[in-house]
Amino acid sequence: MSAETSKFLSYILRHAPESIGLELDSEGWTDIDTLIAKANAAGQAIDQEMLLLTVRDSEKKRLTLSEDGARIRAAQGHSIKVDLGHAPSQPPAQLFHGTATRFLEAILAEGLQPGSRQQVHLSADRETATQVGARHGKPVVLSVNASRMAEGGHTFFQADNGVWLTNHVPAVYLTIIEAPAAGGTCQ
Ligand code: HQG
Repeated sequence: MSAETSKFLSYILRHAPESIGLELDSEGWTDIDTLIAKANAAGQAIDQEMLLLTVRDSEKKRLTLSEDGARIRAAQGHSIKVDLGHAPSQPPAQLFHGTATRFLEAILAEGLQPGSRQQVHLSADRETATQVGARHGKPVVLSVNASRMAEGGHTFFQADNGVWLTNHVPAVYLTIIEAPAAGGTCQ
């Protein structure tokens, strides 16, 4: 299983299916056979075994197989418009968002925005949030008062891989907490 295959599949299924002439359905799914055929035609040598190993070995479970094993989609992280089809779900009282210190001023002014993705991504645990933040620079973790947000009418849902998603987090629900001294290893 190569990191290259994993990156390629995430890129195609989250951001650019059309770059290999692929069409996803409204929930982001595609047939595995079609995906492999289109990838091969575009010069990306992938077969079913490589694809299944990539799904299995992805620590963050970025890719989801349908129950019958015939289809695949990205669990979250889309920039293209998809409706993942999850029912709204009651979040834990507290969620976490890791970011880089240079974004703090803007975040505290306008809240968390989805940016190029469809939703804001939140983690149930602080360590994961620290790692997500470290992808962008010096990490800082924000605590999100999810129970108050839910009371205030904001909806949350949980992606196939457990990541929490919501449309926007107003700044009033955010508190800065310090990154743990030993954490923050970049993946
Ligand atoms: C920041 C990874 C300025 C936000 C992770 C983040 C995650 C603002 C960056 C998933 C802002 C967007 C998503 C505002 C938010 N002003 N900056 N108002 N609001 N930001 O990569 O959450 O490895 O799109 O804090 O594990 O870092 O790809 O989002 O720093 O689950 O599977 O704008 O991607 O998963 O960055 O990461 P991203 P994210 P994968």
